[in-house]
Amino acid sequence: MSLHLRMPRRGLSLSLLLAVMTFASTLVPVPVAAHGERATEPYIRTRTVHWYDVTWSTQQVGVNETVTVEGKFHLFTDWPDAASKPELAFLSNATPGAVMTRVESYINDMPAQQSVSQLEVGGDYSFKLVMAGRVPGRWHLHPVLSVHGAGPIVGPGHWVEVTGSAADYKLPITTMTGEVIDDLQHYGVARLQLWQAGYALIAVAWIFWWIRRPLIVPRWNAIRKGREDLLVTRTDDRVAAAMLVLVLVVVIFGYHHATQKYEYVVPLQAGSFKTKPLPLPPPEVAVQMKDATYDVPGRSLRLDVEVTNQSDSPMRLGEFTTANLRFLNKSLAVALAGVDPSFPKDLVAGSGLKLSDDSPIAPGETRTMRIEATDAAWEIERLVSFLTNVDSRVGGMLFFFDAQGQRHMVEVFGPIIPVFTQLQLAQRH
Ligand SMILES: [Cu+2]
Repeated sequence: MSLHLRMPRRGLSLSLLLAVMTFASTLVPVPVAAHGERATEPYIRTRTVHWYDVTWSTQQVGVNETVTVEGKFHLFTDWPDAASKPELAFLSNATPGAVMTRVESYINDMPAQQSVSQLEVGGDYSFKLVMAGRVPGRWHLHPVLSVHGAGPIVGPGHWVEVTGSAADYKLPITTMTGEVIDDLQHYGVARLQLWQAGYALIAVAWIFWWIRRPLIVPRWNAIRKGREDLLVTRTDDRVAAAMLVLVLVVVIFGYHHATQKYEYVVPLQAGSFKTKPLPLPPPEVAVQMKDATYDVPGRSLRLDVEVTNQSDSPMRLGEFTTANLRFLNKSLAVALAGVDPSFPKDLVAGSGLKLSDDSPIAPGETRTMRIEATDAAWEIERLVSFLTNVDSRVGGMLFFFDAQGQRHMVEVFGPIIPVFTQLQLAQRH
């Protein structure tokens, strides 16, 4: 029996080596290429928060210098049933750890240090993040909206290089009593550690008091024999009482000391704020999705849509965007001009948008057209798994432009079916 339980020596040393190697690998800094933005389910990325007009003020900042990420987001009407509606959300940044400090954040120009509640599905909001460089390196910086019940919904990311020395980083603030704190990141940390260590010491001493004696089975036997009186002695009672008094004294003394030293304290702020969607004019284009297919080997999303121009100006389709990917109509200058020079190139599909009919849609005209968005980005961004989603739906935003260059944003959504060959597609139509 014991022979089977004994671990062979070689096996032991091998597993020890493996453990050491695994631990050592955590110590070696490895450049992080991404931080999970592609792992979010496509139904979240294509049908919840659509980020647009996002800009980065710079791609290189020194330690303590700031970069501003701003833009807008649209909350999609066809919000998936499987994700909670944006009733409570928090605007933040996605970076690999605390490599930058979020020094300011706004939604609709309102300070957004707190969560925002009652966002309206179908509405558009502006946002702004001001980030200060903290740890030197090349970091992927995204805006992110964390929706309670749906998780963090990440916007487009761009590489920002932080230069300089981490030792120079400072976060000075002046408290409301006028006290100047040179560097908030170390303020009060030693005191906090002292308190934690103190309480840990008390806890360990209390546990040790009990576990130094015979434990589970002997105590169980004592109970079975009706000798509970042996389990807790008079000394135990005295130690317990002393412990209670000690903890109370520490708490009362600590509280008294803190209120003496810091006269004005405020609790952590836990409320939320509300803001109405941006007052955008309604789009003067109506779009109805008739059919949607994803050609798996061709890496092509094909949408058959019925477009009605309700304005008095001819319209052309300039852009299809979903999951932070942008497919542009390359023959429409105003659409190309809509891509800010600071926008990450890897999120603009090189092959652009292919339209069955790109002539301007006349005022009042209703046209059925096919929109094709073909790019390897569907695979790279791991978006094709929308095929395996339970509801098999797809969504995105279409940007139409009238003769004056005015943009009209319209949602497009509906069920989608995967196809595996061109032939199969031909049969379907
Ligand atoms: Cu990223």
